[in-house]
Amino acid sequence: AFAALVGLSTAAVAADKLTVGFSQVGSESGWRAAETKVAKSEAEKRGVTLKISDAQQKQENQIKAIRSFIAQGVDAIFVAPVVATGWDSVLAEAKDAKIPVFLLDRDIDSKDKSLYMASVTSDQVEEGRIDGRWLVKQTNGKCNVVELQGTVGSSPAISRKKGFEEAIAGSPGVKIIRSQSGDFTRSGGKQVMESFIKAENGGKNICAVYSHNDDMAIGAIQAIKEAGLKPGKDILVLAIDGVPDFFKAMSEGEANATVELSPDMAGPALDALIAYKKDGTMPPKWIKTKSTIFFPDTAKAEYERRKSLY
Ligand code: GZL
Repeated sequence: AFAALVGLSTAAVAADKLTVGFSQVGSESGWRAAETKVAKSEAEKRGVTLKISDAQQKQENQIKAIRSFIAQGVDAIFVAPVVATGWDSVLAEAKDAKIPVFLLDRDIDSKDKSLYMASVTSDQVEEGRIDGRWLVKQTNGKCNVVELQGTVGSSPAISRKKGFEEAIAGSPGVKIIRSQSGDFTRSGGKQVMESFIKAENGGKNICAVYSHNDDMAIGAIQAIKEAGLKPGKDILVLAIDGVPDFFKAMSEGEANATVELSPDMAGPALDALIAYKKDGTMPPKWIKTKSTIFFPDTAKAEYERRKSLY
């Protein structure tokens, strides 16, 4: 009887050892790399086995990875959906296999909310509003803005554009004069900003660049300097993510504002999964992370504080 008891408890412990398959977008930005790093340490802290697949920003690779996780019979699937559409069939396969799905840092626009247990994301429309409101105030409602959009079709690109436009709608003097995707990368942001500068009288017509993430803004800062202009002064630089290098740029007077995006999306998802596995507790559909705007005045301290995290 004793052996059976021991056997039982070992089995119970084994059942606790959860395995999660994480379909990650790629490593297009400093923020994305930090999210992956934090996901690994958060899983380790909880004794969860995390299998990460890097899709190099291709949706078909994410779909392949999700199918493979289903075949492996993982306990849950985390996915950061590179774009908002095209997920219904593969997530229906996960649902049929009774494998809970969590969306991390990006949303899908599916009508069928039963295809995922919860999404862990910031309020990406509000992120755009926060930047827009700050720019209107900072420029007394007069500014020709160029916009660096994130990955075409991704929920952050759609939502951050929407929120920013909402915030400037009441100030006709604040106008988006050019807008194009830099695909969330530093090189993309630099190339697009170079074309904006060329098209706008060497950059003299441009009052500010609004970037959907810090990495494209860091590329834009290079382009502004190479055009002989002063980023942060001749052209205001505002973005979203809160990566260390952007805080460094702010502390050096080369950037003006960023809205922090927590790189820890996996921790809250893991806690929700563990609670569900333990006693069936269902998490809220949207586990929302905080959005706080930061400025040059605290940038040096914030840079020091964040370096180790990235
Ligand atoms: C937003 C996230 C975005 C980051 C970028 O939640 O999906 O993707 O803002 C990253 O840095 O590429």
